[in-house]
Amino acid sequence: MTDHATDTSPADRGYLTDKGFRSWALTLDHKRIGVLYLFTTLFFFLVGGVIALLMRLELLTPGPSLMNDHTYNVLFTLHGAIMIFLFIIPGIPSGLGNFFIPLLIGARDVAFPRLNLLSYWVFIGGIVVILASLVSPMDTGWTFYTPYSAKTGAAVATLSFGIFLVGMSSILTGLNFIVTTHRLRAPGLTWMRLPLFIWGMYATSIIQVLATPVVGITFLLLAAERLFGVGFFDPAKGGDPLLFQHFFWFYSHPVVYVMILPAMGIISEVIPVFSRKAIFGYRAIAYSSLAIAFIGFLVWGHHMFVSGMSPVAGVIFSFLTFFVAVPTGVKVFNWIATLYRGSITFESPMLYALTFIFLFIIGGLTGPFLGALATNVHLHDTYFVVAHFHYTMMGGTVMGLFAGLHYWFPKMTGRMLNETVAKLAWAVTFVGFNATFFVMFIMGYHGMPRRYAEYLPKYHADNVFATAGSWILAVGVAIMFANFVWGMLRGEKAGANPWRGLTLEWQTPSPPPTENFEEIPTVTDWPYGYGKKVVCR
Ligand code: HEM
Ligand SMILES: [Cu+2]
Repeated sequence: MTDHATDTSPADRGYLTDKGFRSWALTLDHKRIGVLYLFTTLFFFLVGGVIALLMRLELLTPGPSLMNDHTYNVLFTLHGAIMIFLFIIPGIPSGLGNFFIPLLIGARDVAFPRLNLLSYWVFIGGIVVILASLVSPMDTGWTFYTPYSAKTGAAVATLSFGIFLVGMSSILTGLNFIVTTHRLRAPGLTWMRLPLFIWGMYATSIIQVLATPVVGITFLLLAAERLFGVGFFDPAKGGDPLLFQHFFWFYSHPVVYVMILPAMGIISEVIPVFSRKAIFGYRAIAYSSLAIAFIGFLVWGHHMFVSGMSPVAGVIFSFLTFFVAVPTGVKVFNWIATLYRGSITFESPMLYALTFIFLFIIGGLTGPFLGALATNVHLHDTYFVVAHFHYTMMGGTVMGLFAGLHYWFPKMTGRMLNETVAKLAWAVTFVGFNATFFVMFIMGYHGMPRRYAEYLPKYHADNVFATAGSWILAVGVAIMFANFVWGMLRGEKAGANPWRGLTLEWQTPSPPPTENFEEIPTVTDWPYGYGKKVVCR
């Protein structure tokens, strides 16, 4: 086997042939831009993860130990803001989306390659501004609630502006993807033949374009309030703090679907490939992405039940929240139906995909407990919420991202991962994740509030358990990253189609050439025709 870096002839390196800083920093190739995003976002995943480990260490004992309360407040703010704005929102869409949307639709690039490069550098600009805000770090939580955020001495305006830039980059990327999907599909690739990852990304892009301006403007208003004393949110200046919460959640609820829809798209690709079976209910999965994007805009008030908003509004938001669960349930049902009687094999992408389904069911089923007005009053701002969103975001989105990284690693790098190590990393991560977060449902149900450095001694045992779990989780993730590095340098050469997939990216060499396809393919069928054909067009 010729499986060493030195053995690779330049001709096999496809889009990776050019070397050097300029060839990356000024590239217009969507694949390279995707790789840049992946490296940047995964780096911030590690930074956010280290901060999380520090917080869990502090929580090992009920009283103060490692740090003072202010430092703890800064750390949970940084952890949340980094994970949300620098990792999980841009990670799959800008990273894997950039790399794979053109490949999956048989295009040579995205519609606006220069805009794509600009988006990346605006993103980096935002990161630089965010780093500048560390001179007096934020302690408001990633939600920036007023009136505190209007008054605290921290660099709120700077951080807001940084996030504004990151949001701008997200809007540009979303626009680019929408136009790409409309204009650049290969001949014969009708909407009903689109891979489901594309449907997920399309719905995501719509949310990004429609919702992100709202949070951008909100942060500008907050900055204007702090810098020029205009009273938007601070009651002392005649403003309304609830207005901030409405604005914030009008964006931030839909944005949870920006996080989860691309991951769901990955799951819809991986499940059929590793069960060798046509996806069940293609249309239902495709349309449910759009339904989730639409309904997601109507339920933001479920974050504000106890904020003092009108009780009638509370009842309406609670009622509407249950509708989100319907298209979500449709997808889960269809994945399970696809698995049913499939010839399932358990390669690492499939293990992560199945983990997504399992953990996301737990995360999703705890949503309605929070969405129901009456139970929310008991659970709001407790560790139950922390458990819920880690099961949906880490158990869901991050596992989906890991599934995608393992699935597409051979395509991106031209090399295979070590499958045994990948499975080991998966097992350790799975145990660590559940050990860390499941116990938080219990703590939260018993009333432990979130966002405090100290807690009552009766929660001690639970917290020791969670902290121990966080170290297991860290070991699992570390093994996975070590495997990525090893795979990039030493992995066995991958053929064009190691998993025998039917989507278009597998019809070009690994790694793909700069133009993606020697000749643009003509599509005659949908990409899920494994075994017995199910007609769905
Ligand atoms: C069945 C679908 C879902 C329902 C019904 C639901 C419901 C809720 C409710 C009512 C809350 C507010 C809890 C409170 O603070 O009192 C909440 C919080 C949260 N949910 Fe969900 N959720 C669902 C799915 C998701 C998904 C898919 C994600 C992310 C991928 C997500 C991420 C979050 C986050 C981040 C928070 C906490 C925000 C914060 O206060 O910092 N949820 N969810
Ligand atoms: Cu929500």
